[in-house]
Amino acid sequence: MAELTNILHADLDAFFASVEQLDNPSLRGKPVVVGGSRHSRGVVSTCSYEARKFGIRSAMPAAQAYRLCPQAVFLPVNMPRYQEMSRQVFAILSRFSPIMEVLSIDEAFLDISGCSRLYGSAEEIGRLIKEQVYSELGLVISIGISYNKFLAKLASDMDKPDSLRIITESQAMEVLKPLPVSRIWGVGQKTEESLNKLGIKTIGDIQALPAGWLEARIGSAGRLFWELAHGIDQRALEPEQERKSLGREETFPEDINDTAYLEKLIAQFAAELCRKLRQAGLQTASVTIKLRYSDFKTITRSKTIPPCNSDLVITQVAGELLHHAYNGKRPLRLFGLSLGHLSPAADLEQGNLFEPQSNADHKEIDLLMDEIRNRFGANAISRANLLPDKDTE
Ligand code: TTP
Ligand code: MG
Repeated sequence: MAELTNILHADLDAFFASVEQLDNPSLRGKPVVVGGSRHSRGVVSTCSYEARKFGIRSAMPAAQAYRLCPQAVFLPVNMPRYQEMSRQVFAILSRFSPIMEVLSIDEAFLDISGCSRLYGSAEEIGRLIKEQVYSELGLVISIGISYNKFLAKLASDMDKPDSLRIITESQAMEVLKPLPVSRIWGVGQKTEESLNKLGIKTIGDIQALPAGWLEARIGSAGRLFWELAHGIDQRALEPEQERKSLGREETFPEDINDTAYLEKLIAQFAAELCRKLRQAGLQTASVTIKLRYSDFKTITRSKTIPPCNSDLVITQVAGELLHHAYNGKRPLRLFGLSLGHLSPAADLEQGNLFEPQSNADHKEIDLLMDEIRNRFGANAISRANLLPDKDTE
């Protein structure tokens, strides 16, 4: 009986940098750094594998990256382009299974339990996905396959770039054993230091401990780490429709305190998120904004609303939250908007308590705009409050 390998994790290689190399063939084979101009205080979003040979990494100050590799090509982040590619990659992935959990702009889990009769073995599915992403989009995607999320994600990262790696249940303990504890999901720098102080450096060190030992010393996370170290991970995939919230956030290249810009961002995020809600047949009953100041202090403000999925209502509620929470003085490094308490949009016909007269009109406009975007692309139509100011163009 073949071992279970039903969870697939896919993650694009050097995503933003690969898109830049795809769009500009003269950059291929060269060190390319995306994010933060070389003289700015910004940080590197990512860099091509050619640049990684010089020690450049994501989140490193751009000035440091420049010192490591002055001949690298430094490019600004072109998010709309990456989002468009991301959407196309996820469209390919979703051909293989309806159960997909998108983790970030370039990675997703697929539950491939049901598709082997259609496509062959798990390995064959991995190979087909890699082929289709490369031949249709020109991007290289790494794939990891296993029997749970933790190991599938670990597998996709093990032989990057261009990897296709499978970890079966009988291999898991051996594969995990030599890895540093930082490879365990949830072990950040601080936890790693605490574990090191207990004499635990590798996952194998945890494997050698009795189950309750870590829990007794570091609490309930100890139990989780012990299980993960043994290749045990019970978490189910969370496909988008079942998610409890949906959000968008942006880290600014430079700190800002421009409320007019934040209002535009709110309108843009609200339009994107509500479109997703409508496509999934969902509505939201809570709006949350997130503000992160330049010193990393982060606050959130939420409001519960009657269920809806209208761009205008969400824009208005988030705008009010912003004006209560922010006086336009303290510099911000990040702004986020998320919609929670999602539920099927069954009772939308009852109207909307915020704008009873115009709700039907808004709904029709929103649906019409969705149809235009579905046919002609995300940028084909926009509400007037999202259009760039004339004097800034
Ligand atoms: P990653 O998948 O972590 O990185 P990557 O795709 O560039 O490289 P690889 O997977 O081959 O190791 O992140 C995906 C994109 O997210 C990345 O291309 C840029 C962006 N990103 C940031 O903007 N800042 C960050 O700190 C990280 C880690 C990623
Ligand atoms: Mg990636």
